[in-house]
Amino acid sequence: MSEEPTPGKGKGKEREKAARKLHRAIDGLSDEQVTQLLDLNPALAHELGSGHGDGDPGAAAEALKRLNLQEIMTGLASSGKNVKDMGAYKFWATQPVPKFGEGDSPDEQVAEGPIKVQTVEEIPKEPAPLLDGFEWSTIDLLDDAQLTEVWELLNGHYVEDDEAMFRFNYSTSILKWAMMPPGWKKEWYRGVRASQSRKLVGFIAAIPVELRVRDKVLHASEVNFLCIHKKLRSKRLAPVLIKEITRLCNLEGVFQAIYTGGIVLPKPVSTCRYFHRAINWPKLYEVGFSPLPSNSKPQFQIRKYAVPDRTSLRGLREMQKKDVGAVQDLLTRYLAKFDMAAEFNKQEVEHWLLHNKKDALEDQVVWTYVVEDDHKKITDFISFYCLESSVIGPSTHSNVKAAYLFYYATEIGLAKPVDREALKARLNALVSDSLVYCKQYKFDVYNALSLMDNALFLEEQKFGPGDGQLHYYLFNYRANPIAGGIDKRNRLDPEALSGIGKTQI
Ligand code: MYA
Repeated sequence: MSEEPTPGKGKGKEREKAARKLHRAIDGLSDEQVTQLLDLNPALAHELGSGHGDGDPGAAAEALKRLNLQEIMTGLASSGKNVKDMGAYKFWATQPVPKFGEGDSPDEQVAEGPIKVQTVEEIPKEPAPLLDGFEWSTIDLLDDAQLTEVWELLNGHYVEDDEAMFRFNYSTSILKWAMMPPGWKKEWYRGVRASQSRKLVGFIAAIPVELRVRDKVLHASEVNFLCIHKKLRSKRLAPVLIKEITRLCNLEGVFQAIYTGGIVLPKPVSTCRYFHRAINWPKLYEVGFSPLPSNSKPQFQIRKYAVPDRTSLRGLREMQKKDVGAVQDLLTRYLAKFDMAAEFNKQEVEHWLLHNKKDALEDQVVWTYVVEDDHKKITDFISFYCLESSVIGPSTHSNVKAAYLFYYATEIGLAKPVDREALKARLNALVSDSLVYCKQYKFDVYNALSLMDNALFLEEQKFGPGDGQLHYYLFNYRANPIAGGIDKRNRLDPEALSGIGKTQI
């Protein structure tokens, strides 16, 4: 299940080119070192034909030795995008983000805080000019026609997996949900149009977030849905969009931001890994998402990923509006465990977790289940959201319906001291029951990252490690590294759980 994930955000498509570029020979690596390096870099292992131990390690070692040691050691050889010299980040070198090498050693703790301090008065009131033939356009997401334009751009041009087999297909319902939480700002949906045709060819969005990084709460924004039409790629339009959304945030007094991506930029504050749990294995096999391991048969795979028909936790039920206060309280206390997390008020909890049944026109995007004990107290909850991917190539299926594990919390994780085994058992029960609902709602696959306490249940719930990584970045804020739930060999690290309590859509 690990071999072909749904598109990881921002993953490059140029691994083959990368492998060809990485030509300098290295000698003298032991088998153990080869294994370690391939573990560090699953995409590279896949490319070299030794994906997760299925291939020939000897041949992979030979291929590996043809690559440049430093590039492999830094884990940067997995995509063409990542191969360039760090000094070649011409745009990012000019931005208030930490440089590679800064604060990398565990003894070298940096003082956390803003990198550049500015006032709203210093910020230009007008956008920078665009190339001739293009113009800025603020997109009104309340206007269905404009929302559809954003959907069309993303549907044809947003994030694909490395082999261009799948592309994220955010429905208009999920776009509204993801981009219009309480406090959304109409100026923060910025598009670029071709002046003559009026066609939308570029987009970037931001939403407000109260983001806690260790003991400080930043009044920040979360930037997402950066997309440029394929015909306008590599023309340095992305930096223009990024500078424009920065200006628009700054004008609202927001000087810090969080964003994520599959590509390496200066410099991640954390890195998580994607995990995938097959639900409809035959379909995943047919679309090329899941391979058939050489020592297996389809019926074994189907049996392996069978999901029970019924849930097991007593008191588990769908979240209702009356639960919002209790869920917000539980979530707030649970997220306090992590180094980085959003601070959600009640309106935000309602927006992010409660499906609004009144709006019959909207497809359901989020599913949340609470556990209510005999005293009517909410002791746990778990949620997931729906994000489909289009199958790009010829196939009998046009899409893959993926559930993404979202937020969860349990009182058992808040006991002092925490009984780790009890927490592990409870999280496994919650996730296992959420899988039952995923199956009922006809999801094909359940995806999760190595963040929060996920390392306590991913393996037991048969989530397999994927190729994709998700790097977390902070704009204009220097912070010490935050654990992403994986060790130096890119393996789940149940001993050092992740400090990331923030999920990204
Ligand atoms: S992540 C999802 C990103 N979208 C996609 O992957 C969709 C498919 N791809 C595309 O549409 C294009 O390839 C994009 C780049 C638009 C990604 N994040 O115009 P270019 C840098 C940051 O010639 P293009 C998401 O939405 C690149 O390193 N920078 O390139 C979060 C290079 O700079 P440098 C990126 O391929 C977005 C420059 O752009 C990314 O035509 C967070 C090249 O520009 C990327 N994903 O277009 C944005 N990809 O020379 C940052 C490339 O330095 C927000 N680049 O290497 C920062 C906070 C702002 C707010 C602050 C408020 C205070």
